Amino acid sequence: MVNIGLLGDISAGKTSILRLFVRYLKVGDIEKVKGGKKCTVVKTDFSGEATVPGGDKEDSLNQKETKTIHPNRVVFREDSTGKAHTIFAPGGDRRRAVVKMGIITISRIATQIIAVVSLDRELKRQFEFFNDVRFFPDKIYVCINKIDLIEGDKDKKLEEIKNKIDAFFNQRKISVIDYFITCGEIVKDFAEVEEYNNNVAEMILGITVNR
Ligand SMILES: Nc1nc2c(ncn2[C@@H]2O[C@H](COP(=O)(O)OP(=O)(O)OP(=O)(O)O)[C@@H](O)[C@H]2O)c(=O)[nH]1
Ligand SMILES: [Mg+2]
Repeated sequence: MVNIGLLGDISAGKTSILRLFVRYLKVGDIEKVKGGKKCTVVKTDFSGEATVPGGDKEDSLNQKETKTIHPNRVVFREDSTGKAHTIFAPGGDRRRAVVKMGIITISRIATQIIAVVSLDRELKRQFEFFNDVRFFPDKIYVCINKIDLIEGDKDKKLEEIKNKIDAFFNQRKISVIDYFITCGEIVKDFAEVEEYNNNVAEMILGITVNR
């Protein structure tokens, strides 16, 4: 059994990734992705998601309607082996004590960590989030999310970003096992949406049932 912790700064897309994964499980698309296996949802808990009336005013970059207060959680089972795995996605707003408690708890109980980094904001600010997390395994996965929002030479920018992420974690003696490039939303006007949505499902399966 694997306990995955999805950690990352506010609005990186942790909850969206978790919801998208549940959608793959429920609709049956999970068998169609690379390394796809039949899996069943055992339990979902998104009750830690709170509505922010009129958008999140503390966060001028982001006027979204909900934010995570208590960690979201999904338990799923691989049908053929019967093995269950849990994914936890705490909130990213570590200035709030209760959110921070969730981050600390999940960073301690997770057996695998996926650091979620969003392409729509400065890396420096997102690194500050990880600097605040004290308990980290020495090997982690990194998910680079919101690929639809990257502008210009995609491959070149991704290479630069990966190098910066590597340097940041290496300085803390943490190595990156693998990078996953994802789109955590079903973005209508993005031509490659299916490929990058699939990457979400392939990422989770790769760390759990296909390990
Ligand atoms: N364009 C685009 N938007 C995304 C993507 N993934 C998530 N979003 C949007 O980003 C915003 C934040 O997503 P959340 O999933 O709430 O982010 P979070 O990391 O869970 O946020 P907190 O829990 O509050 O820290 C929402 O408006 C999502 O619709 C993506 O791949 N592309
Ligand atoms: Mg969230």
